[in-house]
Amino acid sequence: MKKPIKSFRDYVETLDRYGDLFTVDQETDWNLEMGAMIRYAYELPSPAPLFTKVKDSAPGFRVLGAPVGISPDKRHPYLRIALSLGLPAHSTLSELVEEWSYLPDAEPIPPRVTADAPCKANKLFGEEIDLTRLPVPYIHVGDGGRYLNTYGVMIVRSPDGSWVNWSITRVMLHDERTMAGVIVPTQHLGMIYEQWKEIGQPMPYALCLGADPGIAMIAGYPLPDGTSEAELLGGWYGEPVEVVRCETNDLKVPATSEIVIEGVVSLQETVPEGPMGEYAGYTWVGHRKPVPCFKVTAMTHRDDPIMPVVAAGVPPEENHTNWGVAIAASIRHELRKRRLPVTACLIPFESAVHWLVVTVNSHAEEAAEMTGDSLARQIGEAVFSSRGGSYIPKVIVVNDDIDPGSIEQVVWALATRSHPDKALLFPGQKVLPLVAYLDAHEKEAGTTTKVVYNCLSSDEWPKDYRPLEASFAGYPDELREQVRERFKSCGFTGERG
Ligand SMILES: Cc1cc2nc3c(=O)[nH]c(=O)nc-3n(C[C@H](O)[C@H](O)[C@H](O)COP(=O)(O)O)c2cc1C
Ligand SMILES: [Mn+2]
Repeated sequence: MKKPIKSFRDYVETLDRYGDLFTVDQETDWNLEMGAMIRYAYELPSPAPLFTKVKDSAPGFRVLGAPVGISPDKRHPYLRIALSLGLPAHSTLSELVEEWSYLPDAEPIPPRVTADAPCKANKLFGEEIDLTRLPVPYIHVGDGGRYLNTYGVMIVRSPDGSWVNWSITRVMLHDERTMAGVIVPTQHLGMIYEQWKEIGQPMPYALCLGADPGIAMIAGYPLPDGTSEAELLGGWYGEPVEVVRCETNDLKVPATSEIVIEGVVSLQETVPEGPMGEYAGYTWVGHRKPVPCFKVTAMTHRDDPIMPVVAAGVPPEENHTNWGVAIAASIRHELRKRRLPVTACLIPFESAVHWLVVTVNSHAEEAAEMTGDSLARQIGEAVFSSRGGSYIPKVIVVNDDIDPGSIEQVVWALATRSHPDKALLFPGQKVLPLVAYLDAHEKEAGTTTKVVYNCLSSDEWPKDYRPLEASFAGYPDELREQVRERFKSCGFTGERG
């Protein structure tokens, strides 16, 4: 049973109830200090910091850092992901991916339009707006500017109104009333922008900072072209999402959004953008490019609004916990549809969205007819041709004795079960230029060679000469229980049970 948290504010309160929030009441500098604190929060990990006073920003404006970072409480490390999806707090990462993999099957429910909403408590137009008064952080050493949007949801629609898209995409502050936004042509934002270009009209947008946590989760999910994230999320929760009309265009925004910035994206005007620390874990210092100019026509916000801030970089941060989980879930959905004998998909946070682990039941009926090589090849073809798989350069196919949620087990299997000769290369595959190791030519072309590491047991091994795992898990249950008791009586208990 799903229990959606229906506003960003309720989410913040829920984290507090779980002891997964701490308040920073001393003034925090937007210039590096807030970024450093958020990075430290991920890396410790600590509860999520709520900054109540940010230097130079309008009184009352607050920031939630590390909104979906890992929780320090070992009982529920994935608490923030689970709560964001309305799932049980103690869910394992594998359980969360599995549940989220059913999202595309949900029966869409259109959003409910309300006349008034909390996000309309304060309305500002034209010259009344000053984006520099928002608590916009200069996050990483080497960044090219202050990033106003790192976890908010960008809403656009196609000119004919048939497709409304919600997505997370970074936006840099330019000046009081303009922003710089990277528009990737292969993302839905880019496809819709292209349609506005064709009719020669600037693209209306609404940027919602601090939407319901589930909205941010679906905004990072690779869904088929034309899908309405709003309707699908309604279907996932079993009740419509509440939206309200913008002030200066006809887009509809989540009613409880903390801050809504409305405007148009210019077709001609560009502003310089970047670099910014990215999900692969690097800031490409010096990498600056002209990108479309996002002009602001209106801003509405709740009283004492809370803005989410992600300090992207070395895992784990939201690119790994939100986007990585969604990509794995979407691929799991695809492989299930194709009836491959796959038992789980998972992107280990440590891999910074560069590895996908796929576990297979090689004893399953479907697998009986196939060699390990042909099974691994079919998985590679299915993964790389899917939208979610387009972001992933390396796939590890392994038997399901391995828990994909255990990085120790994944590394052990990769090191000991993948024969270099059996790695399957897939040349000429579409790829995001953000994959860290690509050369300049590949980044430009957007294609590269991808790989499947086949860690399935060798087909050539004699049937009577199979390796047995030499670990504690390999002993009889009764003996293990006895050993645990002995250790307990000596005062030793561990996480591995
Ligand atoms: C924290 C975070 C930051 C992201 N930043 C970007 C970004 O700057 N550009 C981008 O194209 N995708 C970014 N993504 C990934 C997209 O949100 C994701 O691919 C999503 O599916 C895109 O929406 P679409 O499916 O409607 O195209 C980010 C995801 C997260 C969770
Ligand atoms: Mn979309």
